[in-house]
Amino acid sequence: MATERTLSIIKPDATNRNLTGKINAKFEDAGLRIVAQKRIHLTPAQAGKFYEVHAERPFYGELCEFMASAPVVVQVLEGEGAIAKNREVMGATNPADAAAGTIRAEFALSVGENSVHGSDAPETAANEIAFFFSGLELVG
Ligand code: DAT
Ligand code: MG
Repeated sequence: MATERTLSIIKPDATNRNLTGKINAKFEDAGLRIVAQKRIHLTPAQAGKFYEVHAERPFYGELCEFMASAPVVVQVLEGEGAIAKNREVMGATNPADAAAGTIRAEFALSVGENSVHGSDAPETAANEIAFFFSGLELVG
């Protein structure tokens, strides 16, 4: 499998609880390399743009408000099959369904406040990385 890059976000529920280091350890233990990382505080409009694909879903307003409620850590993870590997390390969207040992099983509070975002396909990964980072900020 090819080396890939994927966009990860450590969400407000996790930064609020000071879990950035514990979550990063999960990525690194799984063989994912953090090749870019920054802490930012999204505006509701920026969160809305990032999650535009979900604009018609009933939870969209709540999701945008949550993502702008506190700082997030946005990062680029690199590794063999990084997109699928990250989704595996994250666990299912709803923590009640997440496999033991995954980030969401261990840390998520609810389906909405579920600690991490990860790109779901090569095209979304490329778009989401470009949303937050310039090429100069990616340091393999
Ligand atoms: P994922 O983050 O696993 O890719 P998704 O793309 O379906 O999941 O949804 C994006 C985010 O929206 C998800 O991380 C949390 C929120 N969300 C999804 N389903 C929800 C629901 N039923 N109620 C509240 N928030 C939800
Ligand atoms: Mg998704």
